[in-house]
Amino acid sequence: MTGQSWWHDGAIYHIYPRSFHDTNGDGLGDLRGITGKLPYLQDLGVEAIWMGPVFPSPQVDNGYDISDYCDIDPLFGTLADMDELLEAAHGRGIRVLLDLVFNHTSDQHPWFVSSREDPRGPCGDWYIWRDAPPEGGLPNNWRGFFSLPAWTWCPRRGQYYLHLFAAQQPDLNWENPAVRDALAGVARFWLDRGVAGFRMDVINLISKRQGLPSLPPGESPGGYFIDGPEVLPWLREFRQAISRGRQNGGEILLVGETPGISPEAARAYTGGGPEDRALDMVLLFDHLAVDHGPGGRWDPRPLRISALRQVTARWQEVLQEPSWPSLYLSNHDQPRVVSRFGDPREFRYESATALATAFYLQRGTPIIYQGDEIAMANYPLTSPGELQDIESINALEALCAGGMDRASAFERVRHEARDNGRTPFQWSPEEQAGFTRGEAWFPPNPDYPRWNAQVQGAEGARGSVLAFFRRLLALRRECEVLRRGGFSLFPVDEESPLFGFSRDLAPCRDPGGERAQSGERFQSGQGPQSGQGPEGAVIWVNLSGSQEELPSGAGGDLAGEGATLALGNYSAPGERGVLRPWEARVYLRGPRGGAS
Ligand code: ISL
Ligand code: CA
Repeated sequence: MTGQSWWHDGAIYHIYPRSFHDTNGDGLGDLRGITGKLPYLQDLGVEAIWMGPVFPSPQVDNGYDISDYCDIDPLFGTLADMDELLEAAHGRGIRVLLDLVFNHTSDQHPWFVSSREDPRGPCGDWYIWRDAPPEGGLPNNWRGFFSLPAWTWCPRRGQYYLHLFAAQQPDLNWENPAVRDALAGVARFWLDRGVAGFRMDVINLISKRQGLPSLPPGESPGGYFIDGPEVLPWLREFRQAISRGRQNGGEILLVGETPGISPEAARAYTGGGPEDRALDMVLLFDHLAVDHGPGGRWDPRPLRISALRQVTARWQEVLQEPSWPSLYLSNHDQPRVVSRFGDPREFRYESATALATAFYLQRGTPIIYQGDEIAMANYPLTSPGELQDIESINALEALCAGGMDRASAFERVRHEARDNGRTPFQWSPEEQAGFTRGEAWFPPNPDYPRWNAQVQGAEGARGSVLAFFRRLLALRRECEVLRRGGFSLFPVDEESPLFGFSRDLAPCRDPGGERAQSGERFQSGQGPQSGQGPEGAVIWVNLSGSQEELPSGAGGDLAGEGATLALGNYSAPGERGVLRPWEARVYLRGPRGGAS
C-alpha cells in the first residue's frame, strides 16, 4: 500500500455554512455556528469537516463566486472567527478543509475588474477573452453548466469572456503562470492558518483545449473543457508549490470536484505516490445520474438499482490501489438522498440507514453531507416562486423557452433542484428548527418537529438515524477491514433490489503496517487500531420496501460460520436468509490472527 494517510481512516463531514447554524439572528449560518456545534460533530465521530466557501462574495452562486480569496465574508464572520474555529476544531481532533473555487472568480474580484478595465495591465490576460468572430455570433458553441452559453460580451473591453457557470463567474486563464502562482499563494495563506486541505471546485474544468474549438455535434466536452490537456501537470505543479518549505503541518488533502470525469481520468488524477499525485481523491458523479433520463438532470426517472450496482462496481474496480475513492450520497448540489433513493414516507429510518450502510462501508472515505445523518428530506417545493438557486431558476426558464409549459417544467426541476438539499439544518423541534433565532434565509423543511438532531440524539431514542450513523462510523473506525479491506460486489439478478459486497483484508494489507505521520495534535483517542479485529466483512442491504431472499452461495451465506452480526437497522432478530424492507446487515468474520 502506498503510504497511509489520515483520510484513509476517518470520515469527512460536509458543511454548507449558510444553512448549518446561525448565531447572530440574521437567518444565515455562520462560522461561530460551526464552532458551537463541534461537540456534535465529535460525537458523530468524524475526522474532518469540509465547509463550502465562506470568502467574500456577491453570493450570485451562494459563495461559489469569490471576490477575495483571503478573507471571510461578513455574512459568515471574520478571520478571527475562522482562527477560533480552527483552534477549537483542532482541540477536538477535527481537521478543517476549505472549498477553493479556482476555475473562476466573481466578476467583482479585483483581478477581473482590472482585466476588464486594462487589457494591457497586470491582469489583462488572467481571464479567457476572445474577439467577436467577424462572421458574428459567439467565439465558439460551448454551453455552460447553468443552461447558458459560455460567453458574455464585455462592452468595456469590446471582447467576449468565457464562463462555464454564471456570467458573474468568469473563468480564470490557467495558461498564465502568474495566475497559477497567485492561486498557490491563496492555498498557502490558508494552510499557514492551519487548514488541512481543500476541496477543489470543478477542478477538472481548468484546462481548455488549445484554440477553444467548437464541439462537433453530439460530442461530449471531454478533452475540450473537461479533463483538458494540461490539468494534470498544473495540479502537480500546484501540489509542489503548496508543499514547498512546509514543516510539521501534516499531509495536505486535495479532493477534486470533477463533474463529467471518466474512470480512466479519475485514475490518472489519483494514481501515483503522495508527492506526484495530482489529487488524493475525486468526487465522482455517475452514481448520481442513475435516475436521469436522456435529458439529463432535468429529466428524472425511477432509480435503477442495477445501474447503481454497476456504477459502484466499476468505480471500485478502477480506483484500486494506489487510487482511493470518495464515498458520498448527496451534497449541496443534489436532492436529499432519502427522498431520492430511499422511502421518506413509510421507511425513512430504515432507508436512510440502509443507504448509509451500502455506501459508507465501501472502500474509500465517507463524505457525509450535513443533515443526511438525521435523514433530512427534500423540501416540499410547490411553486416556481420558491426556488432560490440560480441553477434551478435557469433550468426552469430554459425548459420553458424550449416550449414546455411552466407547470411541467417545474415538475421536472422540483425533484433535483439544489434548494432541496440547502434548507436549514434541523437542530431541534423549536421554532425555525433551532437553526436561528431570527428568520431563516430559506424556510426549514416543515417536517422538522419530528426529524431533528435533538429528538434523534436523545438517550434511547427509537428509530434514530443519528445513533445509527454514530455506530456505523465507530464500527468503521474499529475495524481495519472496513477501512482498508478490498471490495468485491456480490452478483445478483438484474432485477434484484439487493446490494451486497464483501470487504477483505488480505489483498490490501499494508506490509509495513506503518501509518504516515499526519500531525501530532490529532491523537484524539478515537483513532483506529491496526493489527487486530476481523479480517472479513459481508454487507447486505435491501434497497426496497419488500421482503427479499438472499441468494444462496458465497455472499448469501452471510460470511459462513463464525460470522457475527456487527450492525443492523432492525432491533428484532430476523430470519437468516431473508432481508426485511430496507434492512441492512453487516457481518464480521474471523478475528485477525485468531482461529478463523
Ligand atoms: O451538480 C451539478 C451537476 O450534477 C451541478 O449542479 C454543479 O454545478 C456542478 O457539479 C459544479 O458544482 C460546483 O461548482 C459550481 C457551484 O455552483 C456548485 O455549488 C459547486 O459545487 C460553480 O462553482
Ligand atoms: Ca448569521
